Amino acid sequence: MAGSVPVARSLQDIYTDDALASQTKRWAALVSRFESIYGHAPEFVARSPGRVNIIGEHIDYSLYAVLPMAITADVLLAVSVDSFLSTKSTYRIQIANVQDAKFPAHEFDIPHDAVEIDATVHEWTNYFKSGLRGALELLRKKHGADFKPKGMRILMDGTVPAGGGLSSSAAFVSASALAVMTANGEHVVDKTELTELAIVSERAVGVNSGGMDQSASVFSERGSALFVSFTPTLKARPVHFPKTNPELTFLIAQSFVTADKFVTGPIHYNLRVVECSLAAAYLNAVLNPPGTRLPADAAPLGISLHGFHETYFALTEHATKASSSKPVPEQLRELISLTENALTKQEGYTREEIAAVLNITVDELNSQFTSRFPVRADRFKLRQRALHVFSEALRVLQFMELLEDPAHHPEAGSDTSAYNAKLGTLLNETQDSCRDVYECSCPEIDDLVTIARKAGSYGSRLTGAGWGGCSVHLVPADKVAAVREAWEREYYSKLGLTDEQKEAAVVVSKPGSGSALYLVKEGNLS
Ligand code: NG1
Repeated sequence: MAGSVPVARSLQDIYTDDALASQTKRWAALVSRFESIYGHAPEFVARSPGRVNIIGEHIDYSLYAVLPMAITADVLLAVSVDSFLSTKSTYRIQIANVQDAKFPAHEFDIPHDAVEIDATVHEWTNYFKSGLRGALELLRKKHGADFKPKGMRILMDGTVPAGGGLSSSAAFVSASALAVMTANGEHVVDKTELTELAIVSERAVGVNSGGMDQSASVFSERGSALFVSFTPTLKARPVHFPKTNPELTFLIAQSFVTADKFVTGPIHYNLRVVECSLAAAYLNAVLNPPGTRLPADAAPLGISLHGFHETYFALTEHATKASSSKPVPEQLRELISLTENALTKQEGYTREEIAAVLNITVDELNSQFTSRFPVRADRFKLRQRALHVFSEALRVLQFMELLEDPAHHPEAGSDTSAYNAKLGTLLNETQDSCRDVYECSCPEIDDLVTIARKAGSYGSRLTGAGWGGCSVHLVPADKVAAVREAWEREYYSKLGLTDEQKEAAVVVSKPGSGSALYLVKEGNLS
C-alpha cells in the first residue's frame, strides 16, 4: 500500500455516497470563507481523516500490529502559498479556523531554521506547528540544510471531535504535514514518509503517541479496514470483512467524557507508555541472559515489549538450536505465562525496585524513562501492562485469522451468527482487559458497552486511548435501531445534551479513505 498521497479529482474520490451532499456544501463553505478572510481563493486543500480502532488497543507504542479504519470525519486545511510573506530570515504562517470563537486565528513569523513549539501550553496551532516542523525536517533532508520554507495562509475545518478517541490530533498533524510538503513544492508526497514524520511530529506536542492513528489517517482505503504493523518497518494493508448474514455494522458511540491526553498524560497515556517500556526493560533483565541489551527501536522511549519479545525468542531459539521459530500466537501465549511468573507484584513496582533489577540508579531510571514527558506515579504496574499488551497482540492475530483465513469463513448465504459472535467476543475481551488490566476505561464507557451488549451488539469496547472518548460496537444490521434506542433511553437522555451533541452522539461508520490532496482551480471545486 505504499505509494503517494492521491490527488483527488472530485469529492467522490474522497467520500462515500451517503456523505457527498453534506461534504460538498462544507467544502464550498470552506473555500468561500477562505476567500473572505484572505481576499483570494485557496490553491489546494489537504485532507486527513480521523479513525476508529477496531482492535489492538494500547499496543501500537509497544510496536504490535493493530487494526483501525478511517472514518468520514476529517481535518481540511485550505491553503494558499505566498513567498512575499517571507523575509531573509523568517517566513509567515497565517492560520485561521472556521470555528474561530473556539480556535482564534494566529499569525507567526517563524525563523527559517527552527519551529518553536511550547508543549506546556495547550494551544490548537501547536498541532499545525508539529506537522510543520516534521515536514521541514524531511524537506531539509531532501534539499539541504538551508532550505527556505514558503509562507502560507491556511483555513482549517475539523470535524473529528477533540478528545473523543477518534484521533483528531493525528488527523490535524497529518493534514498539516501534507499541506506544508505541498506548499513547498513537493508534488508527490510519499505515504510512508508522511506517516513516519507525522508520528514523530506528534510527540512534539506533549504526548508519547504510538503510530496507529497517523497510519490509519494516511493509508486507509475506502471500504476496508487497515492492518498496520510497525516492525521491521511501518507497513499497512487493507483488510476486508467477509460477507456475513446478518450483515455487520460498526457503530461509534460517544461517551461525552472528554479525555484530553495532553492534560492527563502524566497519570494516563504517557504513564502507560512509561510502564510498558519499563516492563520491557524489566522482563529483559530477569528473563534474558545477563548483559542482554534490548534493540533500540521506533517506540516512543526507544525500547519496546515487542523488542523484548523478539530478543527473547531469538536468544532461546539460538540456545536450543531450534531449527524453526514458533508461530507468533504461541510465542505470545508463552510470554503471557512468563510474565505471570516473572512479574508477581499486583500492587506495582517502585522506582527503587525497578532500578535495582535493571542495575541502574533511580536517577538513571528517571532520565531514561520519565524525563521526556513527566509522569506521576509511586508504583508502576508492570505486570498488568505487559499482560494486557501480550494478550491484546494475540487477540489482533486471532481477529485477523477469523477475517482472512478461508477455513474460518462462514458458508456463503448461511446464517453467520456464530462467526459474527466470535469476532464480537474478541472485542469484548479487549474491553475487559482495557477496563480491568490496563485500567483505561471509565464508568461511562462501561455503561455504553453494557447497554449495547444487552440490546444485541456482538462486541463492544472503548476505542482509542480511553478514559472517556468513544466506544465502538459490532452490531448486526437488524439490531442497530434497538441499540441506538437503548442508549438514548438508558444513557444519552440523562446527559442533557444539546441538539448538536445528540446528532453527533452515535455514528454508523463505514470504512473511509485516507489522506488526499485536492487542487482548487481558480476557486473552483469541480
Ligand atoms: P487517541 O487518543 O484515540 O487518538 C491514542 C494514540 C494511539 C494509540 C491509542 C490507544 C495518539 C495520537 N494516539 O489514540 O497511538 O496508542 O491511543 O490504542 O497519541
